[in-house]
Amino acid sequence: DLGYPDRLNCGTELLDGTIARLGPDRPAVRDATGTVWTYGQLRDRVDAIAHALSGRLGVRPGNRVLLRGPTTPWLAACWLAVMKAGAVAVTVLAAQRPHELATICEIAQVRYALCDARSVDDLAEAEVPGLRITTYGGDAPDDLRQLARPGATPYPSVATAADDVALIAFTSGTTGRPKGCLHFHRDVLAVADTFSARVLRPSPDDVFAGSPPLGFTFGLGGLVIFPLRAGASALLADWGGPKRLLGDIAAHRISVLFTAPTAYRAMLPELAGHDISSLRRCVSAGENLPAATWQSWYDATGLRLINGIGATELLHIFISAADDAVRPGTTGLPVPGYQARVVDTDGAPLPDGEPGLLAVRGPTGCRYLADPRQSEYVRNGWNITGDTYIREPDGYFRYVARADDMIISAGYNIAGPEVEEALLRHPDIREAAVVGRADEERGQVVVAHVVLRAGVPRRDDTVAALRAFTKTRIAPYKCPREFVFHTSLPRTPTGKLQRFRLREVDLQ
Ligand code: 3SK
Repeated sequence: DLGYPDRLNCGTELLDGTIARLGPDRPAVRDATGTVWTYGQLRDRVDAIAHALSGRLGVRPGNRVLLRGPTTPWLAACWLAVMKAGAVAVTVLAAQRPHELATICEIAQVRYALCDARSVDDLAEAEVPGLRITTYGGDAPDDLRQLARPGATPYPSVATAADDVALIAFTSGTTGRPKGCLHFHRDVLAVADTFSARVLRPSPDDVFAGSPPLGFTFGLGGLVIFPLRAGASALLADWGGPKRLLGDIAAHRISVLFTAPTAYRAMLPELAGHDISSLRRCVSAGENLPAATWQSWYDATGLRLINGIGATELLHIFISAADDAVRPGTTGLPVPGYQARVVDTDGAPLPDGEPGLLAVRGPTGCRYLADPRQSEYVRNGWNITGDTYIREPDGYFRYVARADDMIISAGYNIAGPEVEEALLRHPDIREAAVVGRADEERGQVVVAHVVLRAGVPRRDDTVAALRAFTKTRIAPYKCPREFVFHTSLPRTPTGKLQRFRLREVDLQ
């Protein structure tokens, strides 16, 4: 029990609560051009937007408000204003296309949208019936920049219940209709008061940055909720590639970084010439972190990556470890406040060392919006995340694969990530994804999809060399039978590998 009162508004807690503790003058958010808003300035902007929402725009508590745009201080301010107005933020990705936006608006019954003026065309093209779109950051007379001029009277936040819905986060899923996950006001604070406060332990002097967009709860937590709860500041800027991120780290003295294993791998060859001495915490989530990537980052920087597994259904990270508690190759321990175990398909706990389904429970959990898949995800109060894990005898959780990504070849169970891990140890390989291809004789055969490092040519003997290399690291039955070379691997807008698309490549 995190001891929250029955009436709780997470926007008020994150802004006014932090100002009450630390004053209004500390930096809160900044953009890539160097513009900084202090906590006081951010609150004035948020209050002005909240006045516009509940005044001129007619938004009422409980109304769903779509938020769409690149990662900027304005987007964070709009999210906080929706919270303070007691409305429900429906966060989407700037990369989502009109038909995806239309589906989300239909599922979540969205009637209002706050949209960056630069991203409004796709939303208009979605032709959502009855949707009132208001832009921000533009020059139109009815743009929020005009409607919400800071300096007006403070906004009296709506006294929401701790259990009122604050946001609906959509999981893109790799296939199928998107699912909206409902999260309460208390959930927003709970992820800050568990993973952030207990594992990350930020201080008000920290400066956060990272690549995940705010439409992905990994980014919303890491770049808005956690820094504000700690009284720290955040750089709010879109992902512009590894060099840009490294440049931002140096320019803004970033100390806490949130990104995915792919981005850590992409930054490695670019480290030279960039001052990253300000970094003290590097969080890796969104995908499995191979031990090879952990080691390379440690060797190059001396920093111990903080691995974590999170899910949109649980809002943020629920297994992780930092500092001396890090065990490379594992995800870590349940975050204080959460419990985790490994179960069989009937939900019965399995002994340590045996692979099975990861089951989690804690202060946050899955509540799908009107979706029958709820009863698959939550069984007997445990969230079944769809990942296969092993719990080690010392209590650490080791990732095996997504449950539906296990390859069964000639009777052997093969975890794609283990083969990927072996491939990533090869100096010529930048990215690897391993999937099964249907095969009459063996059921499935192991196929490796790889991206070679920049400047490494593909030669006649490349496949033979890669095959020989993997055989030195893993049992021969796990080694890829086929190799497919790519310049990049297909990913969702949140950066997750789309293995189903690689399986389709094989069928062609
Ligand atoms: O989906 C994920 O991988 C994730 C990771 C960290 C935090 C939040 C999420 C949704």
